[in-house]
Amino acid sequence: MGSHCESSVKIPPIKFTKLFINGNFVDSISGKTFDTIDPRTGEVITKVSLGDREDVDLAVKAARHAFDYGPWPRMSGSERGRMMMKFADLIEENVEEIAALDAVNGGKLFTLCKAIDIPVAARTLRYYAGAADKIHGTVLKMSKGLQGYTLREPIGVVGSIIPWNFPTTMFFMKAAPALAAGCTLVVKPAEQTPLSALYYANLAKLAGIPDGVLNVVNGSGETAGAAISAHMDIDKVTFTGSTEVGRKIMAAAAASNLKPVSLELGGKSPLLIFDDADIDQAADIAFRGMFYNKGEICVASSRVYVQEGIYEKLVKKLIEKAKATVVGDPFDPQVNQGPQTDKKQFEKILSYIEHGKREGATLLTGGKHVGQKGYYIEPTIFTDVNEDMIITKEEIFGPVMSLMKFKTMEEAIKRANNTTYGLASGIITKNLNVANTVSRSIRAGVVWINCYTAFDADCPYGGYKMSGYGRDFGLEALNQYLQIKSVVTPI
Ligand code: TAP
Repeated sequence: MGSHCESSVKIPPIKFTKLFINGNFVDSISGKTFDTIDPRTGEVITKVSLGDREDVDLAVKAARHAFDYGPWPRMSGSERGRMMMKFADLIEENVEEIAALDAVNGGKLFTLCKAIDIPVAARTLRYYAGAADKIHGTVLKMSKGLQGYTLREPIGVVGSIIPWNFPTTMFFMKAAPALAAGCTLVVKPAEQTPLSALYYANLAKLAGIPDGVLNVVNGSGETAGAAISAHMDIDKVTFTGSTEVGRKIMAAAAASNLKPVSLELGGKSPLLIFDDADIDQAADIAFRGMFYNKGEICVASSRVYVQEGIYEKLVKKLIEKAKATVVGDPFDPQVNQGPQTDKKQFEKILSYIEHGKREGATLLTGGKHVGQKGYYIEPTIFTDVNEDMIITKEEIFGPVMSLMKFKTMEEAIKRANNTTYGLASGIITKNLNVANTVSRSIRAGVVWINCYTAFDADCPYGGYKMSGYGRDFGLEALNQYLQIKSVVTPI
């Protein structure tokens, strides 16, 4: 495990730090701000306006007005699509600057933000822009004397509460289908990563998206987030984050106006590697599946089950990969793993590692923080673990893998399903029968066969069990922002 801390990339001046309400950057009503932190050092990058309930109210008023009276839901789908395409073009023209914002704010690798996160945002907008003029109802086959059809109408004002691990992807996986449907939005980014969301708000304005359609209120979850989930004038909430907060959001929705909620919550996803797997390919997939984005990814393959015939060889390969990982400044192109997003997360991960040791798991590699400042942690692998241990049960959301051995496919399926979560899973095998049987037996929203974290705008993702419900991406996500109205007349 190396560490590397030199970078030649200059962090651009931060242009947008206020709330974005009704097409304008404004101070919060209280005038309060909060510090947004650089996880490389723990130092302040800049101050950002701190939105509270009153600011959420203002943003909801703007979104409500834009929905009830404004042009956005009323214009043709192709016109909405045209503006969304323009929005995508503007993102592509500013990739470097936006990538730097997510890297400095979230400790994410600059090169990956530039190559993946930001271009994918543009692709996601284009995917849904292309769907905006294809939102059809159906003609109903009714009994004698009646004729009818359905209309699919935008659901209304959407509250979007998003986490910090993929600030850009999360923003657009919610906003793009909602915009295509004709909805208006109030977005609350995570406190840790407010910067790119404000940048996107400005680009939306430049793209011609009318005032009030896309509002961004930065603030704390307990005040601004809670105000969104309890708001009587918000018609739907979409959330990604922890199971604990997901519960609170559902309860607030139930106690207010019964708004529908979609929840993409945590995971403890299993990856099953069978004896016939190519060892190098399997090690690559397992390593990237777990340590991508420093393990701060809800679908992380944090439980890796390896069939006994190849277990020892695979362990060796994974240790080699962990030791070869360069942990350091996410702006340095030689670095493979940046800092954890914030101090709280950093400390939480280290305490899970200590817990694993106390529970009797064997620490194969890693386990320590790196450097004197910033929130860096070594890629960490535990073995001699089982499904009863805390480190194998709970979502750690950091670079910590639990590695386990299995004998038969039936045993692997049973153990893979032995979790309260059901977000993602993976299988590595050349045997089609095994791949088919396992993929139908695992209770999770996605099964990756001989790959992992293979996302696409056309492919829906979401949870079974306590990983939530509803889907992001794909046309399924678009449906979540639409209502069905039946129109019936006698003939
Ligand atoms: P959460 O607390 O779930 O944060 C997600 C979002 O919800 C943030 O915008 C947060 O606001 C907001 N929020 C917090 N309390 C709220 C409330 N009462 N009502 C409405 N919104 C609220 O996640 P976290 O504390 O950042 O991380 C804790 C753990 O959650 C992690 O360790 C990880 O296990 C899990 N997590 C999962 C995911 C995914 S993708 N499944 C993503 C992030 C975290 P603020 O944080 O700005 O206050």
